[in-house]
Amino acid sequence: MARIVTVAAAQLGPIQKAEPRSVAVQRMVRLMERAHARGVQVVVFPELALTTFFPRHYHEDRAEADSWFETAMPSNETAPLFEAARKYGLSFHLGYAERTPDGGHYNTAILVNPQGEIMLKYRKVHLPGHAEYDPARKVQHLEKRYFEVGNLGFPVVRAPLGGMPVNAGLLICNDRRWPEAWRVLGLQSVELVMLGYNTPSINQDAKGFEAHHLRVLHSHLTIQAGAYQNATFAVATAKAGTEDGCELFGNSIIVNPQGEIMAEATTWGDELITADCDLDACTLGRTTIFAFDKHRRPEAYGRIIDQVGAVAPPEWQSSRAAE
Ligand code: ING
Repeated sequence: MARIVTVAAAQLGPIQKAEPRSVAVQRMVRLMERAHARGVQVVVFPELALTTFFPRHYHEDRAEADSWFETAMPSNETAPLFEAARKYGLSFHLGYAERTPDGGHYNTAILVNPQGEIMLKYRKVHLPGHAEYDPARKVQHLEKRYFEVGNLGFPVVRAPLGGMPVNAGLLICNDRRWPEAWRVLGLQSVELVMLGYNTPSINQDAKGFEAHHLRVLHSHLTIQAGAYQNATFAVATAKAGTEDGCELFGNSIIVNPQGEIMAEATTWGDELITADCDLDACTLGRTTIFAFDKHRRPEAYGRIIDQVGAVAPPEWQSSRAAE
């Protein structure tokens, strides 16, 4: 019997620095109501969906930034999400800033079932930006200041979504730019990758020219390639619009295992896009071009594990004796 799961990217428009969590949560509950009306079974919210993208703001005392973090999930502010999930029989993905009881700080994503159980948790591994205030930047990007590198690896779990078992995996924002992250999920037979992102629509650094249209191109390129090369569906959900003067692009998409965009958001506000994902569509790629067990050659991939940065190649020397 076909395993068809109806998924939604629940894109959020901007959340201003001064806006309380309750406003974002109310907007997300509205999107869950709309998702239910459209027969959706899994709703994917963005990265850091409860607050503004606070890593653009510098706090000299890191403890001041703790107000952006959740110490409990659910909490009083986020309980309405769990109530809506139960009411509508929805599973949902939520990105948020997690502070652990032992004082850890992570950029985290969870997958929650209608009963309010957290079926999967992931902590962002690829943290872009910098740790100290950078006066050369128009806008700071302080993820390396406020978050530790994720310590949960890239887990995949076979979990019931829409009443069917689905191999689900999570990425967060910058992770989508690293093929290694997708491949670790692919090597666990992932069928549905869910990810949220907050990405500026223009290059804030003065490090070189980058045409504005490339921001969306690179985002789509990485998600489509990741889905195709690992024979998986992907739901990628933006936080979009202008937050305290910083513009984030939307363009949330749902992608199939052939790398095709099934649906794309066309606004930069709160918007729901949906798609019916026939999970058996993962089988073709997984049993032919990307039959990893038949075609991968790990013995040739040593550099991927052994090296962090790139090294200079050896200089070519002619093999002919000096004329
Ligand atoms: N944001 C951005 C992202 O990877 C970025 C950072 C923007 C990197 C543009 C490169 C180019 O989409 C987050 N939050 O990772």
